[in-house]
Amino acid sequence: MKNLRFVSFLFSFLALSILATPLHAETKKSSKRHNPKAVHESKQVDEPEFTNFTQWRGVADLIDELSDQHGLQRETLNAQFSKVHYLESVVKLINPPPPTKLKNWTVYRERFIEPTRLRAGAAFWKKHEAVLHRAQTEFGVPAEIIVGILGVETMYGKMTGNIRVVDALATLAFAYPPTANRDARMKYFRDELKQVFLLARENDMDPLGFYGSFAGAIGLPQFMPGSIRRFAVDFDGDGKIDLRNSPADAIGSIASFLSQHGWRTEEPLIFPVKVSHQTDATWPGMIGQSLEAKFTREEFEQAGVTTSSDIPAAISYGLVDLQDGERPTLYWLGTTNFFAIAQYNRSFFYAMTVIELGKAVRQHRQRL
Ligand SMILES: [Ca+2]
Repeated sequence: MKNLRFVSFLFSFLALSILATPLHAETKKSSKRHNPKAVHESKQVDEPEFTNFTQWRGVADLIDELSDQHGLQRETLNAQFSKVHYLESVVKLINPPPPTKLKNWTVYRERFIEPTRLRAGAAFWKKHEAVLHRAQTEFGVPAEIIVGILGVETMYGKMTGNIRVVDALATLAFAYPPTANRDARMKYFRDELKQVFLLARENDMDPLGFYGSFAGAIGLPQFMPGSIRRFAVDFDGDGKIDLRNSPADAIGSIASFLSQHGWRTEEPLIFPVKVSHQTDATWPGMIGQSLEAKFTREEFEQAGVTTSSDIPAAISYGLVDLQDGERPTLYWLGTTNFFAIAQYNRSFFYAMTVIELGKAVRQHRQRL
């Protein structure tokens, strides 16, 4: 059981880490391609190393920034960073080998839409029905979408990760493995590391007390520290945001996130469509331009997409393709609400799975 759960957990985070990168990541080669792993190769994986991060130039700069620009105490920061560990396991997990198989929607979907997760989802929904209802009333986001996200992210809090966030983020900020987008990723994780210290101050928490995924995502909804500061809410009214221990805070924060990413109450999500395979069809150019709904139904029809009359003409759509192994690719028109979910995790597979899981949990509940 433990192993199965770990595999599932690992898959979940591997999937999320892949999906966390932009759909069209830059392929430019980095000019700084030294290998930080070389120094650590004699160490066992999973063994925290007592790297003295305070001696690293980049860490000293970050301490300067937190101290000079944000007013945090330098001595406290020095003491805290002296306890931060480099994690070889994080370096290995962040950069999985490229997939050798075709993207496969059916296989991906089956990993999440399965009996254990449906049961856990129904139990979670029953236990937190009042809070889910309150989030729906306040933010306009249906309970089943929130239930879908929590199910895909952490199976309702069963797999929130137990890696200390400062260790994971410091490792990725200062010792990211050599990849094409290394500089951009290090900058991203350095900022997230900075956010941990600001978040801790705002919530009167210990920055070394946060635990999460190998990529630094925290709690039931797996928010990065910066997203917690921007989008999370205290939804149980205890005066602080705690996404690891408060399901109410997790529920409210997901609704808040989607609301702030353009969620429109009562608007539909997705419609299946067919596409023309004539060589002059222009719809392929409408995929993956950006994560937003910006074309009309009429524009899709002109580009060779066959729509049906139940697709409202008054709102905008984006074209969603789900590659399905050897089977034909599936096409959908997604609304602004679909793309709000895709902003949570930049993947069509992810957004579609959230929608399908939420719906499946609702149906499972109705059968109980
Ligand atoms: Ca709270």
